[in-house]
Amino acid sequence: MGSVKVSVRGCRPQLLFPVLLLWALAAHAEDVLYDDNFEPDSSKFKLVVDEAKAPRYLLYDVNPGEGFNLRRDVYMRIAVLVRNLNEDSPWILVLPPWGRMYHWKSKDVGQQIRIPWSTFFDLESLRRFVPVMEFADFLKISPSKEINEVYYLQNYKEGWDKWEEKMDKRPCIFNPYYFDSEQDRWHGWFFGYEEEVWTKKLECLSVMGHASFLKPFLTQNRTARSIMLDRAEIVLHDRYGDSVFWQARRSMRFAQQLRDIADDFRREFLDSTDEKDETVLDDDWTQMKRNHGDAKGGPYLSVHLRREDFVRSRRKDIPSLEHAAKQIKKLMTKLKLKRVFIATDAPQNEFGELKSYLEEYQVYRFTPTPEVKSKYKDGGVAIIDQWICAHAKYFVGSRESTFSFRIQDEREILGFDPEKTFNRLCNEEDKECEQPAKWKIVY
Ligand code: GFB
Repeated sequence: MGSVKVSVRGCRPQLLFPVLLLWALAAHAEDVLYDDNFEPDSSKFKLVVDEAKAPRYLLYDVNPGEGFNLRRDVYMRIAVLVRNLNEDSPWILVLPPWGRMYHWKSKDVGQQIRIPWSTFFDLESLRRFVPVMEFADFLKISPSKEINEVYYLQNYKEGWDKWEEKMDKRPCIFNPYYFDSEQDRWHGWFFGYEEEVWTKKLECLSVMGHASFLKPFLTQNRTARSIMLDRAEIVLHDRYGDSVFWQARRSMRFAQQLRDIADDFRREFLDSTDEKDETVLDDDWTQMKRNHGDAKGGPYLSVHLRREDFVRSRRKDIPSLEHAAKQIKKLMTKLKLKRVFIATDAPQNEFGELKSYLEEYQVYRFTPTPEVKSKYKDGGVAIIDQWICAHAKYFVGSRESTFSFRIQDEREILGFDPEKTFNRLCNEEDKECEQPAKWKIVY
C-alpha cells in the first residue's frame, strides 16, 4: 500500500481508525486506549499514514544496584531507540515502575515499589518526545500478564580488545529469572509484579553497541508484540550530548506537584521566584529555547553534598564536612550571598555538623511534611531537592554523582551561565580540584 497523506480534519471515514491510532501513539496512548469519552483536538494534528498497524510495546529494566538518576539516563537511551523504531512502525515505550532502590531506605512511607512514573514526571512532556505508557496500563491491555519475549542483556564473557558494534545470543552469564516447569513459564522481578507477570521466552544477549543498534533485531522479529530488554544500561547512548539527546532530556520534566512544593519552599525561605530569577518555564518544552545567561537564579548558593555510600566508595572525591564548609564559605564570600541550600543524603547529625561550621549564614535543607513524604517518598523528596538546586544563582555538586549531573542539565535547560553550574566540591587531598566537564545544551 502506498503512502497516503491525510490531515485529521475532514479525513475520510475509512482512514479515521489509522489516524486515531497514530495520534494515540504520538500523544495520548493511554487516554485513547482506555478513555471512552476521549476526543482528540483534531485541529492540532497532521499525520502521514502508511497503513494501520497495531502498536508493539518495548519494556526495559535496569541493573537493580543502580540509583534513580542513572535510571533516568537509561530511560533516555531507550526513549531514543523507541523514537527511532517509530520511524518505521508504531511502538510504545512501557515505563518501568520505580522501586526496590538501594538508596530509598525510609521506613515510614510504606513500601517503595510499583511507583508509577506520573508520581515523579510529567507524562504529557515525555509524550512530546516518544509514545509512553505506564506499566499498570500495559497490564490492563495484556490480561494474560505475559510479556512475549524477554532479552537479558549482558557483556561478552571473554571481554573485548577492540570496540565494535555486535550482538549475539549467548548462554546467560547470570540469570536472575526462575523457571516454573509446571506452567512452562519464566518469572522474575518484573518491577514488583513477580507473581503475576511472566514470559515464555527468555534469552541472554551479549551486546556491545549503541541503543539503536538493537533496532534491526527488534523490527525483524515480527511475532512478539511485547519485548522487554532487561539490563538496558548495557547499551550506550546513540550520540551523547547531541540535539536528540537533549530533546529526550528536555522531555523529562518533573511532575507539576513536585515542582510546586519546591517552588513554595524557594518562595518562603530563599526569596526566589521564577519571575524574579528569570526561570519561567514555557508550558511546552519543544517551544522553549534559552541562551546561556538568560536565567539569573535565586539569591542563594545551592550545594549537592553526596554522602552515604559515596563516603565509603569514593573516599578520594568526597570532602570531610569541615572541608566542604570551607569551600562553601569561600563561595558565599565571593558571591556575596547570605543563604545556602544544601541537598544531601546525609543523616541529620552530619547536616548538623556541617551547619555548625557555617554559623554566619542561613543554611537550609528541605524537610518534607509527613504527608509529602508518604505521598512522594524518597524519590519525590530527591526531586524537590534537585529542583531547588536547579534554581540557585550558583550550584556546586559532588564528583561523579549522577544526582549532581541531572541538576546540571536542568540548569542548562533553564539557561544558566555554565560557569555557575559546572562546579564541584573537592576532597582536601585533591589539590588540583579539576572541575566537571561542561556538557552544554544543544538545540
Ligand atoms: O541518584 P543516584 O543514582 O545518584 O543515587 P549517584 C543516589 C540516591 O541517593 C538518590 C539519594 O537517588 C537519592 O535517593 N540522594 C543522593 C539524595 N543525594 C541526595 C540529596 O541531595 N537529596 C536527597 N533527597 N536524596 C550512584 C548510584 O549514585 O552511585 C549508583 O546511582 C551507584 O547506583 C553509584 O551506587 C556508586 O550517581 O549519586
